[in-house]
Amino acid sequence: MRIVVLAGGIGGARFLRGLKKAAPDADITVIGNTGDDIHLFGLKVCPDLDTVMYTLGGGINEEQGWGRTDETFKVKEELAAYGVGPEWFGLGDRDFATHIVRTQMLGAGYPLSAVTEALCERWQPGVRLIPMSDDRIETHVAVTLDGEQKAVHFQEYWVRLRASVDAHAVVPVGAEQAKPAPGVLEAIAEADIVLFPPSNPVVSVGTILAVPGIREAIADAGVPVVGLSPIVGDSPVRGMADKVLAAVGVETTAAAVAEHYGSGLLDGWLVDTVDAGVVEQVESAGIRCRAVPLMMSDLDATAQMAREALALASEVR
Ligand code: GDP
Ligand code: FO1
Ligand code: CA
Repeated sequence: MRIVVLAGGIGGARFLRGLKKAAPDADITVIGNTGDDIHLFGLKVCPDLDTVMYTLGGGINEEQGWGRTDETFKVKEELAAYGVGPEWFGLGDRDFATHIVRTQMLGAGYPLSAVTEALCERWQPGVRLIPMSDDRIETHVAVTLDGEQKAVHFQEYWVRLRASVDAHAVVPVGAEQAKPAPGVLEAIAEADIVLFPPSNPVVSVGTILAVPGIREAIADAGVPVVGLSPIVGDSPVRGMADKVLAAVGVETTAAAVAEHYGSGLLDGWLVDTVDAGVVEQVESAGIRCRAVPLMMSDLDATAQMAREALALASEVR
């Protein structure tokens, strides 16, 4: 079975761990979000790709959900001693090595997809991880700061401002001119199932779908497309999905997210049991819906979520 998953960071990575356990023989291709990418200290940092790679490769800081396990911050301290920031973004020493290797390879002319494949040689994530695009795309968020409208990088919105101000708009800068990375459209065309993990519907899955050709390829693939809600009980389980959903005019409910993707894209949708009351509403929008436990509290619970998604996929087409 060939499964394609559109993944952000933590929500995507944790779901993939469960999917690997639920479907050990499946051939899994992960299309990773690169809209969170940022250039810092001359280095290219790809938080969502690294979160997937480290989580599946056993190098993730489990409590945090991002960054390396057993991490130290000597380089960051030394940079601060030179007065070189930003001090609000915590790059650890082990993590720095990844960004150095990546930036060196990019500088030598390799595309991000080839660099990601090379980094995965070390981590052996057990999936094929492809960035959504080799072209530079950066998510920016329009906010009002000190009475002034301005756009900040997504990492500045989330990590520095902690999403404490309302987002007026979310823009994947560069997406319109970008092309899917090599292998992305092919993987979708050859897939038996496409899954949207409980990743952020705006700044993770939404950004991937903003790369011209990807949404169309999924809709044209003619295979079941099933998603899992990142919204449980009208709140994100973690993160700022409520803020960025509001920015695109979507309510923070499991049903509204399903309708935002729409029946033209999504065939099936899993909501948490606490949201069982919205099943009918989602179904009347033309999307098959089931309520099952959706908290990724441990690997077994997450694998069961993946089994439910695969079961729903086998029902919808
Ligand atoms: P990020 O890039 O690190 O923000 O990660 P993703 O975009 O892949 O996933 C973020 C989303 O995961 C958030 O909107 C959370 O609500 C959702 N999430 C995190 N943990 C869980 C969980 O245990 N269950 C569900 N249903 N959603 C979760
Ligand atoms: N998130 C934070 O909240 N604070 C940080 O200092 C931070 C550093 C960081 C470094 C590397 C990396 O891959 C991820 C990092 N993250 C940090 C997580 C990341 O900013 C976001 O959670 C994701 O981009 C949201 O998807
Ligand atoms: Ca992300």
